[in-house]
Formats: sequence, C-alpha cells, structure tokens
Amino acid sequence: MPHLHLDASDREEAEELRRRMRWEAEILSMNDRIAQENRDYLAGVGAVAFNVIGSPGSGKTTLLEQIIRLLGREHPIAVLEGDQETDLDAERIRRLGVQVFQINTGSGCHLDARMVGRSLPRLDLRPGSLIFVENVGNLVCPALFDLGEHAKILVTAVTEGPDKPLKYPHIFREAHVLALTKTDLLPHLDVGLHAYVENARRINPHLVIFPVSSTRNLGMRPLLDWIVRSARAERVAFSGA
Ligand SMILES: Nc1nc2c(ncn2[C@@H]2O[C@H](COP(=O)(O)OP(=O)(O)O)[C@@H](O)[C@H]2O)c(=O)[nH]1
Ligand SMILES: [Mg+2]
Repeated sequence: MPHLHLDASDREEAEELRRRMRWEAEILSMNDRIAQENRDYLAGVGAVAFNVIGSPGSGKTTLLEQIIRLLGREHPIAVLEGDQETDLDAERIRRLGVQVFQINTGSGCHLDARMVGRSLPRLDLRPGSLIFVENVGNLVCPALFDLGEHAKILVTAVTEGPDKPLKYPHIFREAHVLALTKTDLLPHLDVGLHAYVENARRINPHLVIFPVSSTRNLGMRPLLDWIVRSARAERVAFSGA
C-alpha cells in the first residue's frame, strides 16, 4: 500500500503545528474564562455591554455617536474604544459628554477579554448602564474573542459590497445584530439592499438586520429599540427576576 514517509523536518513541522494549536486553544480558553469574569462583573453592577465589530471605516464610531445622541439622555452610556493606535475615536465620543476609555492594541488585530476586564473598572458604571465596546477594525480576529458582552453588533457599510457575508462567514455567524450602514449611499451603488440582506441571511438566518444611515439619521429607531429591549431582558435575566 502506498504510504507517506515523513522525514525529520516534516516531523518537526508537524510537532510545531501541534504545539501552536495547543497554545492557541489555551489562549482561547483563558480568554473565555476572563470573558465570564467580565460578564459576572457587569451583572454585579447591572450594566450590559455590546461588542461593536466591523471593518475599518465601516462607520462604527459614527453609529455610536448617533446612538449616544439619540439614547444618551435617557440611558447612561459608556464606551470602550479599541484601535491599534491613537485616541481619535475616544476624542469623538468624549466630545458628546460620554465616559470613554481608549484601548490601544499596538500590533494586535482585536480586543480580548483581559483588555476589557482591565478597562471596565475605569468606567463609572451604574445599574442600567449601556457599554459599547468598539473593537479594532477587522472582520476576522474579533470573531474569535468573547469579551463578556451581551451581544455582538456587526457594522457593515453597503459600500463594502454584498459579498462580505460569504467571504467572512464566521463573524456573520457570531453576530446577533447587523447594522447595515451608509444606506444613504445606495443610490450610487449598482446593487440594492436585498442583495446584502439575502447573503447575510444565507450565512446566519437568525441575524437581526437593521439598515441604517448614521449620518442622515435614517432607520435608527428600530436599532435603538432593540438595544434597549435586549439590555432590559439581560438585566432581568441576571437579576434572576
Ligand atoms: N454617507 C455616509 N457616510 C458615513 C456613514 N457612517 C459613517 N460614514 C462615514 O464613513 C467614514 C468612516 O466612519 P467611522 O465611523 O470613522 O468608521 P469606523 O472606522 O468603523 O469607526 C467617515 O468619513 C464617516 O463620516 C453613513 O451612514 N453614511
Ligand atoms: Mg472607529
């Protein structure tokens, strides 16, 4: 029977791969443990966190700015901003009078539960606080790392093209909500909204999809209602009521 002969360098490579896979699995399981601690901490103060994920430039910060303008009067809001460098986004949020803490990941392509756990105590949280964690702009790495959030809000702009759910299915599967942004630009594109919705649903039939324009304030109300309702349901669940 034909069979494969592994020479010494093949065996070394296979062993290195096994070591790497074990190491990655350990990192992920440690992350999950810390994410659970974050969840317990948030439940203790009665706050609910949302992990906001999307490509660079998809409109995450602009959406958060609009959410703060529309919800900030009735609900205490705090933001954790994740970027590789700068505190430019934190400055944008601070200008709206909301508590914000910037996390710079350097070469890191995502936030992890430890970074969030260290940052949460810097926010003055109270029962009912809504925390939005803007992840590093990336559709790949953030999908793997639970931060202790109640839900993942994926932000994808219509200008990114309708094929993104097919190319990056993992994050579309992990997300609870899709904010399909920049709908004001649809008249300039050669595909309609249905193509985006259809592909997203093909990957994740349970995804709740909100087409919005943050800059024109279009379609925001259903998204805001979902945020408030799901945060309330989460608080009821962890208070055991
Ligand atoms: N036309 C339009 N532009 C938007 C919208 N949302 C964001 N933008 C623009 O997209 C660019 C990137 O937005 P930003 O919120 O910084 O993206 P982030 O990197 O995902 O945080 C900025 O120039 C925004 O003004 C929108 O709904 N419509
Ligand atoms: Mg941003």
